[in-house]
Amino acid sequence: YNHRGWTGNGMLDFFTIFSKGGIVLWCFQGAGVSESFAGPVNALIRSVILQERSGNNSYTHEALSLKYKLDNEFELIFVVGFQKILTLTYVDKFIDDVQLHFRDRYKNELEQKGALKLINNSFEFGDDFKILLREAEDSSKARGPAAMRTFKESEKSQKTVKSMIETKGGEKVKEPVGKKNKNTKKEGSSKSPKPQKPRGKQMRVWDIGGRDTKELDHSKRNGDDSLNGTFFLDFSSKKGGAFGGMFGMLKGLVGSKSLSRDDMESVLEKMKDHLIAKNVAAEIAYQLCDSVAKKLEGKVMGTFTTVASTVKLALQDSLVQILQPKRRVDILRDVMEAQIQRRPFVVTFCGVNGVGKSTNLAKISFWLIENGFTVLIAACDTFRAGAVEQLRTHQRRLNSLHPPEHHEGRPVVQLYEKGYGKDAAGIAMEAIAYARNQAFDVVLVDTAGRMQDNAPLMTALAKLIAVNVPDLVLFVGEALVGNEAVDQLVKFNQALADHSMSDKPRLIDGIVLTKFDTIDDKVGAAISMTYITGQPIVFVGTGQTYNDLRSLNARAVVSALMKA
Ligand SMILES: Nc1nc2c(ncn2[C@@H]2O[C@H](COP(=O)(O)OP(=O)(O)OP(=O)(O)O)[C@@H](O)[C@H]2O)c(=O)[nH]1
Ligand SMILES: [Mg+2]
Repeated sequence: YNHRGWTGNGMLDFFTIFSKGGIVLWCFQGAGVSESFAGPVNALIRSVILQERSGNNSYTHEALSLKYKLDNEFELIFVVGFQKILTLTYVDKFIDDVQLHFRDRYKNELEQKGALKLINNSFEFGDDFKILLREAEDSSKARGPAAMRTFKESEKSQKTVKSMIETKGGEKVKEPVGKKNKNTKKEGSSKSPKPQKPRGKQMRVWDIGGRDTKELDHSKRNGDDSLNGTFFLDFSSKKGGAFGGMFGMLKGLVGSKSLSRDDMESVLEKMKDHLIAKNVAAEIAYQLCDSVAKKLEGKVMGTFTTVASTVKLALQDSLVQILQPKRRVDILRDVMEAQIQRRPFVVTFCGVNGVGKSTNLAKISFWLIENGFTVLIAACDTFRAGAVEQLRTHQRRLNSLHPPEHHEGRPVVQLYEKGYGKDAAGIAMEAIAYARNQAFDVVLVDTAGRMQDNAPLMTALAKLIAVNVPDLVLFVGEALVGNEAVDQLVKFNQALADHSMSDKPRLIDGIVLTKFDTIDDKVGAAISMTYITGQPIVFVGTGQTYNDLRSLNARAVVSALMKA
């Protein structure tokens, strides 16, 4: 009695079931097998399957033997891998059994064509597989008459199939069963009994594309890969027997088909939810996806591209486009130009309460001072208790960082304040006049926070801006903001337009995005704010010290947005 130490599943290195589009529906990795089998499987796909070398159903890759089986009805590929030195007599029959069983069990799911439908299904096949494997191994151990054994085994397996289908109910198998199956690359979240798993199912995809090799990476456990450079193909493009050859599907693919809205719908829906999860305002996520769809409708996709990857690329392009400044914003240069005209460069900060207007105004003061300019801070928040003192504290600190002794005895930053309760627009005007007189390079106007729905306060702000015509109107908004971003910006701009005294009203012409340090990768507010205003994010606040001021890295933001 010698089983060479194996415990029932020790003979196979792996077993994987994937669609001809490359979506991995299910896979199994043998106990103690640590090598990724992405390499061998991708090699099999490249050198056998894609080239229609389907003569005998086996393939060797280094020390591995691979056997595969095609299911042309459901467009599935079953691949098993084991060490070449092992002669596993049961493998051929085993593949057949697994194929039949898998088809039987997931008939309903497999009949719904379309890559996304496949992805959204959870194929909890582990327990069934183990039973089949044990039976196959047992039958090979007991070297009885082959015919008899096969018959007996198949009867047995049929029984198991039935009992399992009954208990689990045949259709959508989403409940957390089969968790003993430690060898499949499972997800923590699949333990959750909730039916909807937001990023629960780990999608694995083989490199069917054949161009750049995206291999299966087992170290990655971050759930939903569908937005993450994967390939999957849409079967909806298949029309009857229009494709020649057994693997016509893989080669022709969507190559000659132009995209319709229907093709993209499910992908777009997924993208939209993804963007919303990244804190992009829902309305904007919707509009973005809509415009991507419009951009792609009717487009003929290249060979080996997929709906998902096409949509993803288009979306990525749009996001970069949105974040790319349409207008040059170079404050230092503008300040120098104003210097030449012997006038101060005036910046007004506005925004709702507590978003970081005063703090970031102080950081920008520091940055200007470091660049050799002098700053006058106009304390035009005459409303909130402590607002003036807060600015005075900053002014003191900044002057101690850059003592007057180092600047020809002149303080680099000064505060212009008239206490509380007075008219902010008037104070701003006096401050600008004072700055002109005293040859300050820049005036930074702090204003009181106000909710966008507070009409009197919004009017007062619009008046301040209309009367003083600052060079730059900066809207300060928190990166934490979600749907609210749209309402804030629309109403601030509306107020400025309504109370403008010119036919070319001064609107918000730049954004300070604050508290960027507190949002992880939920960077969606950057998109919402630039999308709605068409104006650039001029500064990003990343903390509470004077140094925590950055410019926006559009590429990094987009990659954070696309990241699963
Ligand atoms: N983590 C972090 N905190 C910030 C940032 N910017 C501002 N804050 C904090 O946000 C809080 C509010 O900042 P203020 O500058 O007083 O905000 P405000 O918009 O002037 O507030 P009001 O004048 O009352 O409307 C303070 O505790 C700041 O330290 C930032 O970029 N990151
Ligand atoms: Mg303030």
